[in-house]
Amino acid sequence: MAAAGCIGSSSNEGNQEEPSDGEQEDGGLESAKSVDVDRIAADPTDVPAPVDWSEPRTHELEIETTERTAEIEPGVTFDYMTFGDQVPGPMIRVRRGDTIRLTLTNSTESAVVHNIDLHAVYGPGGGADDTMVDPGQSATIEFTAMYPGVHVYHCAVPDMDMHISAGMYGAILVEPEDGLPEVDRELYFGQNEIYTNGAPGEEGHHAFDYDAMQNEEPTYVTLNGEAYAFTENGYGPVTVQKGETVRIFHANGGPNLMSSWHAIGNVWSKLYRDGSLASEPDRYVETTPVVPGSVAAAEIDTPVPGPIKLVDHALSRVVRKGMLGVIQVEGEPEPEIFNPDP
Ligand SMILES: [Cu+2]
Repeated sequence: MAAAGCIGSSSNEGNQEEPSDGEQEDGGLESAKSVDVDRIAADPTDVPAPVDWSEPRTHELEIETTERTAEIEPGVTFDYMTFGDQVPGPMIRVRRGDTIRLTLTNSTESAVVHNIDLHAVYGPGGGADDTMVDPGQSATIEFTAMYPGVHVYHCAVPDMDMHISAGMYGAILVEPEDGLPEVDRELYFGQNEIYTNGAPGEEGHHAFDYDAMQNEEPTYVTLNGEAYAFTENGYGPVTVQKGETVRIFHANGGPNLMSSWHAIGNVWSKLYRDGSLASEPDRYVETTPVVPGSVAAAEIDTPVPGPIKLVDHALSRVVRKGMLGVIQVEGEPEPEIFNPDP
């Protein structure tokens, strides 16, 4: 398990089935399924390049909705729903005033209908009403990005809470006309909670649990859809070099839990609260709420080497439910700023 410890609860309330002959004996979960994709967690460094144009443009975008089995953590499989086979879905980046022609295609392998509601859209359902696509179907909408900010997009079918929990959310960044200040690196993460019929860390296939969702009692709270993905126990930390300024976009898909977003061993030196890019950022904020259905943007400075841990400071979600990612700052020590052995 991860450095933070993933302490699987021994209780498995509501799901104690009598193990029948030949079934898994430890808790009644089905055996882990074979996976459709090796990795569901989006690469945090996969951020579109900053806007470098100064007149309105038209963008042609295509996004596919999919249903894929993958691992929440090793040995724990789950049936995800995604935009583009990843959680969160691909980040969209445009300039205020741009026109976006967006085609949503639902994979032929899907079982149910999906759509997309973008919080950057003036229009019915943020586009959801006109992008409802059955398996194998496509729909196209065109919209103008009228206001700046970094916003969530998500599936918004009637079962939307379940679809978002299963992974269907992402971010669209609408840069102000004058752009954003230059930084050395940009990273993109998403937080969502997953409600299953198992306990954290319990091996096997975790089915979706609607009662747990209605009670807002998730099994996992994940960064990019997987438990502890960006730690030594997952794909490893994201590395940056000492002295770099790093801008982080943190999308909270929810569907239900507010994030108390914090960087352990650091501070949000600039915070674009609620993803608002129309006003000056707040300075040196320790922990900030990121409500479901919003994206925060913040910058960190990296004056000393070592790990910076991205967490939701509701810490049981970190210690027990998976909500941890690490940025590893590489470089020589700076004892005048931090001296571990004076
Ligand atoms: Cu959906």
